[in-house]
Amino acid sequence: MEQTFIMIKPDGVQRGLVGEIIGRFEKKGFYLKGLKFMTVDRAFAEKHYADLSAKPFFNGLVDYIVSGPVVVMIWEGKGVVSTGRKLIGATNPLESAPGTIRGDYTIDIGRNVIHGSDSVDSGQKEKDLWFPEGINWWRPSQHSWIY
Ligand code: RTP
Repeated sequence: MEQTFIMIKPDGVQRGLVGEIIGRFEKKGFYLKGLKFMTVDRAFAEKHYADLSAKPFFNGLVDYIVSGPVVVMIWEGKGVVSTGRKLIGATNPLESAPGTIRGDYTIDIGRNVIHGSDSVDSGQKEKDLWFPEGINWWRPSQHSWIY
């Protein structure tokens, strides 16, 4: 089953949006497979955003991610990567549709509350980076509709 990596960024945690964000993914029907709080150092944040290292906003982005605790999660379900990105909304919150997480809760691209993997492949890489210990959670198998 498809999985994605979701991070509630420091502003989302500080603003008390953790429950709201988890609720949106749960109510959509996705399955929470892994969840933890983390505070990361610059080297770790730089690794996560390595693809953006040449961007002019890279240092500010790293400053932002290391500025406080983040909540990191693995979510599972049909189409969770692309539909998760739809729930999140466009990168620039001024362009995110109302009803999306960024569209409803922020106006600043540098404080856009949440990250979601942009492909199945990057979801796997991000899962390996953030959950090197793996995720160890049972899945009820006798009722196929429950996930
Ligand atoms: P994310 O990786 O956080 O889910 O965001 P994304 O795919 O929607 O956007 P991406 O282009 O990968 O950018 C990663 C994060 O960098 C910050 N950003 N700042 N100041 C700027 O112009 C700018 N552009 C991007 C945002 O926090 C964005 O989510």
